Amino acid sequence: MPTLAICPGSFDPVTYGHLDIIQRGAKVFDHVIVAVFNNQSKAPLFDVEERCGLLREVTKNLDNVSVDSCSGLLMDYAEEKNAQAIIRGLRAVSDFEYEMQITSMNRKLNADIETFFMMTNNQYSFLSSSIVKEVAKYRASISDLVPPPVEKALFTKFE
Ligand code: COD
Repeated sequence: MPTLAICPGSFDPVTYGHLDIIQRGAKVFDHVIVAVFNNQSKAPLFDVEERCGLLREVTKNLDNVSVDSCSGLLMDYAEEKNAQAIIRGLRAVSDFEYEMQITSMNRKLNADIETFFMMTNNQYSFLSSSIVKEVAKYRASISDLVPPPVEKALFTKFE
């Protein structure tokens, strides 16, 4: 049976750190769905459709990656898609506590779907969407942090 993994997140907007996790996941699983959620605890800069559009643009060269917008519970979505796995990235110790919490809850909801963690690429260990937005607001260079279409979209937002 072909393997399917869900790579969930807010992706507000997608960075090279996210892209690295997606690309590496796509080498391991037959198909990866990047699932864009509206995280209620974060006020987004880009709406879900804008975030999906940017993700589609920057993953268009990856044949086994698709992008979808989602609402509700991640595990309900993963079950509906018949996914075997969830992929998450880990940067620092600070990520670990949050990931432990949501992974424990997700396992309680469905113990058959495993969560796989991938350590960040060192070069992106301090990279987050929040930091990119902060820097872009002041029009500093972000070309080594996000792909060109994302850089353009950010500068347009802050015009
Ligand atoms: N290097 C490596 N990985 C990175 C980097 C980087 N520089 N930056 C981000 N990542 C990883 C993150 O660790 C994460 O795995 C993924 O990329 C996406 O990151 P974000 O920040 O865009 O996404 P989050 O953490 O805001 O996503 C949270 C979810 C939307 C997945 C979560 O809120 C969720 O599952 N919501 C649905 C409701 C639900 O089911 N809740 C859980 C029940 S407790």
